[in-house]
Amino acid sequence: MTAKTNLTVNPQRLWDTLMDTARFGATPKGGIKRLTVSDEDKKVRDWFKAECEKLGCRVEVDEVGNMFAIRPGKRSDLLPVAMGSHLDTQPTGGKFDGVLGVLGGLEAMRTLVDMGYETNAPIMLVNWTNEEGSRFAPAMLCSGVYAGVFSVDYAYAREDRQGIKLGDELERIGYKGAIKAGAVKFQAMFELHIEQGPILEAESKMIGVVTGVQGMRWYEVTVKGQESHTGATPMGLRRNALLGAARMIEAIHQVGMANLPGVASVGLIENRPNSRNVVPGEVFFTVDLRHPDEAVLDLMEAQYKAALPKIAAELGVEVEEKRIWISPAVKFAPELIACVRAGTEQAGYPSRDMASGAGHDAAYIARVAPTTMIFVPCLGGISHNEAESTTLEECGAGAQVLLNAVLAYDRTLA
Ligand code: HGY
Ligand code: MN
Ligand code: MN
Repeated sequence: MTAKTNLTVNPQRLWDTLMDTARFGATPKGGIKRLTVSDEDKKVRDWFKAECEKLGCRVEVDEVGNMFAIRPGKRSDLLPVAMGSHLDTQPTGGKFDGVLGVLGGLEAMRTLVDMGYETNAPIMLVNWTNEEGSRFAPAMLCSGVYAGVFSVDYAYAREDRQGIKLGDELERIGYKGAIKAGAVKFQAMFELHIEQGPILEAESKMIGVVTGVQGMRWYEVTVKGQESHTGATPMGLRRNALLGAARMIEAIHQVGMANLPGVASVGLIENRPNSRNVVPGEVFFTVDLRHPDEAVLDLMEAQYKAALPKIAAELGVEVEEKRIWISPAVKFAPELIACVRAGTEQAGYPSRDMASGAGHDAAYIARVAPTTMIFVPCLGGISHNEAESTTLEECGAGAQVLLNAVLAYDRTLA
């Protein structure tokens, strides 16, 4: 087979595929709601498997639903070079978070097939289960299982807020594979992703050469007071759980403000009984703390933990909190970052080095194989929002640099 060296992706084809697959979970506002292992997730998984098989890939599914599509190379003795990201979305997600990484990799695969280019190593495309952590906490759960951070049983037992278990849902949609997690091996992974922040756009850079991911920690808090009548209970005699939660949420915000560029957020809250004329008796909420420096993250955690009991005592309510997830700051592999730099130069795009504020499967995969990421801009830096947007040109640029970087790495294996 004659191999061409300057392989060019087809941005229009990539864009059309992004727009077409957005129908799986499409929302009226133009976003995607494709929660992990939902019926919509099953539809896009089935579509993805069929598309990869059309390209001559073998598709394997492991016991936590991670999907691995493998295109053979000249040398079957070499472990595959992987591209990967996720197809699950937030409940009010956009068309590009995670999806661009998987479909950008598909476009790279399609280009290799179109051009009859035979790589040295097999090339792999991965769809990681439950990256978002929205339906089943924590995030990056099944790339975490692959990397040995979480057990399979822990993942299977994770429940959504309706008490449904991940393991049962994997069974139900037919994606609880027979292969052991971690058994499908690869020697490196590149992940293409939208930046999900404003920097590339603000600096008119097309490519982010990602050097690592900041540290992240998630907590769950329950505030307990006493349900009582809003009309008959004097203000001074109330044990108002929602008031307690409100003050704690403000204190958590201040922990972020006091430790910039760290961030501190409360995203999920359940108020019980949530009735207009009942003083709330119990509130559940989640906390998300992040910082590039683990020592500062320790300080933020201490400040957050100190604030809660103080507020609870002032209001005569109780508070319980527990950390449910810790993902330490990660540095990516210099040799893969060099391939991204070379791939960017080859394509002629302006770029800048940057760390990732958002979590990604690459953060866990970096524990078991050399890994790095490539960012492209998104409009206004908006993500985790149905208005998430990027352009055909930016998606094409990302896929081109992804392909160039993978081939640059593959040439080192000759
Ligand atoms: O939480 C994150 O940063 C990712 O979107 N799961
Ligand atoms: Mn993502
Ligand atoms: Mn996300």
